[in-house]
Amino acid sequence: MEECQTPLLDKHKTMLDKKKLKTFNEEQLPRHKSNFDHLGERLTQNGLDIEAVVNQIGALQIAIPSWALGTGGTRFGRFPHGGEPSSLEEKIKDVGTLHALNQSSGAISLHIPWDIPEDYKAIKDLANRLDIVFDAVNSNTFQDQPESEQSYKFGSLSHIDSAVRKEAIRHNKEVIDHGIELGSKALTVWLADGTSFAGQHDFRGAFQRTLESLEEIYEHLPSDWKLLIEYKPYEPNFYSMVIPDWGTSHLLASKLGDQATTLVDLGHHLPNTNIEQIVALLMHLNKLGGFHFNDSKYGDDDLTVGSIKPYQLFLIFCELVKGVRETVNPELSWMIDASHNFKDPMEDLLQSVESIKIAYARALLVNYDGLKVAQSQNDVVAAQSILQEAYRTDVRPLVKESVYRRGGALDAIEAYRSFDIRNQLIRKRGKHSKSTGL
Ligand SMILES: [Mn+2]
Repeated sequence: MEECQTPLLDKHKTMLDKKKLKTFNEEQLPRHKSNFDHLGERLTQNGLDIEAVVNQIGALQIAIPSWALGTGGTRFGRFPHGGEPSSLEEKIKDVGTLHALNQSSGAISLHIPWDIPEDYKAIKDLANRLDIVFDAVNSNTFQDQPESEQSYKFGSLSHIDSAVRKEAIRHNKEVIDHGIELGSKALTVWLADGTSFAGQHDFRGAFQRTLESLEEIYEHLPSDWKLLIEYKPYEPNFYSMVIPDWGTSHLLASKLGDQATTLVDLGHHLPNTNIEQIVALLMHLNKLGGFHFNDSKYGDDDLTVGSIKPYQLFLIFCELVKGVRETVNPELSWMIDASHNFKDPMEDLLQSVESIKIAYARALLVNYDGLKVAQSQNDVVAAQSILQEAYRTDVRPLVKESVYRRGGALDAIEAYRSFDIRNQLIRKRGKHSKSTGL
């Protein structure tokens, strides 16, 4: 496998020139320090342990999906930026660049069949050098593969024909096998299965076939793996989806066993669904497996995290923080799942990760003991005020401090721009290099 040396790579571990990053941070440091000290003083007076909060923010790692590094598109067009990663190696290098900048993206989530490694060891070594681990692996039964004799046009794990189901089960087992080689610990299953017309299939039959197919896949899971079952109310099918909502996902996960959990993709809800309530209940049942972060105005819009409904994101994180403290829900998988149509995908990902960290930092500031008291007294005004006191705090100095202490940039997007990384990638890979897996 070719080891390409980009101008970004020094021979050691990171993809960024450490000296340049140091100079960049030194210029930003006085202003940051003053903001951080000012906020720290105020929060300490309120009884908050600043060191603990900064450490918690720093420890949160959000996986980057391999398909998000190239420009997305709509049904009508695609307007790429150039310099896209066209191989698994290049995708890992791009995640390495993001992680070097924000110290918060130390994981990549692969999509099979696009990201099948030719040489597991070389891929693992590369990831290791860049401090990247392999997050959940994703199967794909929503489109046909060129070499396959079976078609997923009318479904995969729920298909009426057992030969198609068998092929879909085989594919999922193969994805697990690739993941085992790389050190991944979870399989995410999202099914496009469903119908666009009433009468097209029998609801109970389709559910039962899906359950039985998942049982076979579940049996193939190593004992330290999780199965993450994603749900979606509509699209690509518009009359019914086989797994339309968290209730159906949870029903399947419950029947399968302890290793099966529900995955919440923020865009996979009907408008105005109370997602934070879903999060709370799934954690109460120890069945929340992970997250796909994005944002939306109408449907599965796949917009930048926190760009449309930042308060909702904060409320979700409040339930996550409470859930982690009060339940024995298994450790969660965190991943971005968005489509970057207009912005440079790398900048968009940096923005998304920052939004997640801001929401998390705000949720860590909530006075949960005070909230319990307000709830016990039915003091609605106090309850709302406690949440909004945290939400209205500008926590960016805390997030910056957590990144800086781990060796990242005090302003990741500004650093990305000043190091001219997109143009370096275009010079190296070309204006028309196209990422796979979109
Ligand atoms: Mn998703």
